[in-house]
Amino acid sequence: MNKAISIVGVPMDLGQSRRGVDMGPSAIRYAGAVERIENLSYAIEDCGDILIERPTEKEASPSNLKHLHTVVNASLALKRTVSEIVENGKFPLVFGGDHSIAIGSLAGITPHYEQLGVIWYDAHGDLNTEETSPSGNIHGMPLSVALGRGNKQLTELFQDHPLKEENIVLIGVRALDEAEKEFIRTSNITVFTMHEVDRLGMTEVMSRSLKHLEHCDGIHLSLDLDGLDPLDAPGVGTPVVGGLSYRESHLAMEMLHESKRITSCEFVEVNPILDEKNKTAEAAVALMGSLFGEKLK
Ligand code: B3U
Ligand code: MN
Ligand code: MN
Repeated sequence: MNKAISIVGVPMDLGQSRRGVDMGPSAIRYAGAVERIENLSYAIEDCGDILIERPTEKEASPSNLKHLHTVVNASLALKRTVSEIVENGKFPLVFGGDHSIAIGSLAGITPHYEQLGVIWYDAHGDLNTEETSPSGNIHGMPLSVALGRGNKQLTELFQDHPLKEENIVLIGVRALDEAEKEFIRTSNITVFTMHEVDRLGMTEVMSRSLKHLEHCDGIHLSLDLDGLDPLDAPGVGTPVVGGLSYRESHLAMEMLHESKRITSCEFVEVNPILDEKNKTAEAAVALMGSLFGEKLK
């Protein structure tokens, strides 16, 4: 794994409806992310946070997308920063913010790879578009946008470098809208729902995921804390029962570390206002520990 890491925080909560996830980067830093990874002999620089503009009244946009203008601007800024990090030969580690921030990070990363693989660790598919979204929340759409589907102002960020369906693996899924199910059925995306995790076990799910992405020249991990069970990660805006356990998640991160395939990642949807003490941010930081190679013995 790249031993030089650049952290960037994205204090964005406008991609969904519950305020407070903009404090995610602070909560994750407070839980000791930098020290935890530094202890594993990485060279870390913390680039601070992307500046997020406050939305104006005028933002009642012509589409049903909430805060489209602000999300586009934040995505643009994050895209530039992440792209620079990759250009400088460093590993981008992004702290959310809600999951709409994946639009900016992926848009900054895809141009640097021929075949970028993505592991999307999430209770949700995040595969809605402007037309199918039941909520208008952009955090339910980033994977669609990265595939070039949906609102043009968002998909434009990917220009000639969208993701490819066959390079995407979803893990932990248990809440899909009908239109997302329909899309998954006809697409080449690989999905390990909770059913498959229960049947196969996390070891097999991870082995198959990595095998499936064998041809990729980089793999981005997008970890939504709501992929975990709400008992282990209560501080998220849209908790869904029956999720991945703390232990399964550590195993997944340990296997990703062993594979040496991860080239960038983000940890999103930590909402300290909804959390129990700082449990969810602490879970995120503990998972980072495993991802970056912490050993038990
Ligand atoms: N699929 C629903 C709910 C949702 C998606 N992502 C989260 N919630 N976190 C939607 O609004 O698109
Ligand atoms: Mn998500
Ligand atoms: Mn989710």
